[in-house]
Amino acid sequence: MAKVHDTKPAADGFHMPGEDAPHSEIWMAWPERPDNWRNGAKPAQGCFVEVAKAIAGATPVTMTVSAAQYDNARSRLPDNIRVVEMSTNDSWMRDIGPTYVVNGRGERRGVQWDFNAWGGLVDGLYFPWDRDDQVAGKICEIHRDASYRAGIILEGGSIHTDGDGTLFTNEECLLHPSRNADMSKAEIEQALKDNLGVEKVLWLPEGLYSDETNGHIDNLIHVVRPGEVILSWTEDKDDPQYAISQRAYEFLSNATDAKGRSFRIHKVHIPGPLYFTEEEAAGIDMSDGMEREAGERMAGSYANFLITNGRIILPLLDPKWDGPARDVLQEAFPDFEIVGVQAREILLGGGNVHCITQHVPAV
Ligand code: KQY
Repeated sequence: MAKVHDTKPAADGFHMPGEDAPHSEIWMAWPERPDNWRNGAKPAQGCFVEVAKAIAGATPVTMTVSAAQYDNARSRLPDNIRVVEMSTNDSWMRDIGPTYVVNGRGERRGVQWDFNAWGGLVDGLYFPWDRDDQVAGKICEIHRDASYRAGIILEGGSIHTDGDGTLFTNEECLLHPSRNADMSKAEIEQALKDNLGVEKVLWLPEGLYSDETNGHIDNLIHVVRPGEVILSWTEDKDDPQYAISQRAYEFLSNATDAKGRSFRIHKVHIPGPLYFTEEEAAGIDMSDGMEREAGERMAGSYANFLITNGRIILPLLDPKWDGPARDVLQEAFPDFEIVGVQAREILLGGGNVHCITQHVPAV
């Protein structure tokens, strides 16, 4: 078994790098559960294949898949994508995979969070979640990477870092009673510093409107580089997202990062608003945790993109707003190639490209 350290990453000289640092692997998990993905997950599987192909042009991809779906996944994915049989409860690799930390001596280690399906028995989205909870440890073993058990409930989509001492998260998610109800805000902040080697935690108030994860930060903002962020935006005052984006803008405008920089904020207009159609809702099995009714607002966002080795994988969600989103990102990332992937089928499951991918830093 790869070593699991009982010390803390920060104390051992490790920190979480920015997403724009070099990657050696991107992990994804094959979708199949019928109470989250419509029509037996076939449309979502097609979309995951396109995301994997777009990433594979820049970074090697490994797809985990259940035994039942192995043959299907293997035959639908191109040969350059590694397919590994692994049990999961669903397919949100950002949240169930390890968060990697690195040191200055070319070493990396994984951080294993506790996972409770975005809220456990309080307001989680499914039960059980035990297979998902084991995924981070299994990936560290496959890479023969040492790791840490953080000992707190957290999903990778609820944190962003600039790799230079600053962590972005929000109160709506990390202080939600369904996560670490026995910990104070100060204790959670200390756990983030201890496990991710950051110096300053920026607590935005909330996440994107109608996000069933209790407002993951990766749906509201993304980090461009230290001192620069992408922010989901709308000019429609009647949209509940308007006030949320205004509050985030005000917060970021008045904040400084760990190195004392003020922020340059790139506003990216949200798609839609987007809603489940009758046909889409009818294709999803009913279950207790996830609301999937026609007319329900989806948490669509262009901020939910992946940065990997000079390429940005951008979810395409709305012909009206896809072009403007691409333009803002290209201006913010002039040296990056932006590859768009049709992503409504991922959004129907409750997240997007960033949520279904987890990166392993190159060392
Ligand atoms: O946004 C994410 N990081 C995950 C979304 C999970 C949705 C489950 N239906």
